[in-house]
Amino acid sequence: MKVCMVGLGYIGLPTALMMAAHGVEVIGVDYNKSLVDTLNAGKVTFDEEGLDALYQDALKGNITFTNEYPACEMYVVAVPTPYDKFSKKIDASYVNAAITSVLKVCPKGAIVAVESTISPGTIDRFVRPAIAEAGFTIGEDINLVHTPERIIPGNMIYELEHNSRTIGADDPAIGEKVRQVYKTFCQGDIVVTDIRTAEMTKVVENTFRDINIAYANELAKICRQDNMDVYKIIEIANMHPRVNILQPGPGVGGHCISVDPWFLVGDYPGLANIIKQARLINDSMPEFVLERISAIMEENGIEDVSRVGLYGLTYKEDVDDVRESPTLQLLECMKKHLARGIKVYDPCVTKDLVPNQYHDLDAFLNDVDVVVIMVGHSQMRNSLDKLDGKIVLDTRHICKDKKVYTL
Ligand code: SAJ
Repeated sequence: MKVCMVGLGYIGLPTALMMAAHGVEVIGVDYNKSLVDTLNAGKVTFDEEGLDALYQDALKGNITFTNEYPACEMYVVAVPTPYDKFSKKIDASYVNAAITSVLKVCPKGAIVAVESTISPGTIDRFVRPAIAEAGFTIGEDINLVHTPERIIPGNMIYELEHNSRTIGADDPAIGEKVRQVYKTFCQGDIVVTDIRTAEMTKVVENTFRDINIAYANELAKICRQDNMDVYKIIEIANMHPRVNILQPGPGVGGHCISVDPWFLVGDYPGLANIIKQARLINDSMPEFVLERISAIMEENGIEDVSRVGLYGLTYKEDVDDVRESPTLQLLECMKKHLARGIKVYDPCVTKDLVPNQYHDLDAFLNDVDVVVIMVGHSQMRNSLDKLDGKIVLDTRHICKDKKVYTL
């Protein structure tokens, strides 16, 4: 089957490469011309362990990159699904625009699989009406499928091959055809179900993780109040066979876990109570870190905030993605609280994104007295000695043998 991947971002690109590396004929489409040019020039467009090697494997198969939508038997739509921060509603316009473009070129009966994360009910509420409005009949002119991605940035390539997957389809026979395509590279179980179940399952998974991180964060706050060691407590509690508490941190970022639970809160107000509370707890963490910074500055007689440096801008370790990152959230809070001037450095972020951003670790460390570890990048894990003599607030618990401040 010839597959067109629509959208060559964080999910679309690795998935397209994986298919091509496993014998599927793939055409990758993106409206971003420079992205397509970069891929055609032989380079991948973001940092991810194993992505370069996968790209080389894909080139040995049959893959092309273009801005033009081709005629194919199957399309996989992996375009962004932004959400409105205030209404917490998803914006399905990119998905609909992609499908509308597909409808102009696809043969009758083509399969259109939406891989982008969408809120439960998006296909019924937004996608089906848009297809009907364009004059097409679902089940005859095109077949709709939802194939939510599950891969974790930082370990995407491994997880593409090993995670199980969910395929939601109106017609189980179509779901089975799609399953065969994913089966070329996916060694995990692939469950075929209906679209609504697939949509809900995806959001429920990310919400589960959000709630569990919120529990760890709430414990960190409780333990701080009475000077208990939250990490030790979690370590011991986790020795219980049915307990597995996650790690507290400076907040929850990324475009998935910090976003998806809001879909449930928005659609089920009054019912999604734990879910909402978890979101609020996780969203409160950057401000909690800020309070810790103020207390540590006071304790050490430091008044000048420009002597404080935030290590890490990305939403988690060893990725270059800064979407919804706790550091960006903290800088946003700071506008309200402290004076500006705090310094920032991240080895994975080469672009200048915020004021007072450094691009060299030594220069950064040289200019600050207090280092706040916001992200546990390998670079810092491997150079903890460089923190000697600094006052350190370690929000990621990576300095286990050093005397540092913790959450
Ligand atoms: N975090 C903590 N404490 C923890 C674990 C994570 O504070 O113990 C923080 C991270 O630092 C980060 C945020 O939570 O800021 C989210 O990171 P993550 O590594 O937990 O997850 P994501 O957002 O990178 O990827 C998630 C994954 N979902 C689940 O594990 C249920 C991934 O499988 C999904 O494909 C992805 O969301 C997505 O795209 O939906």
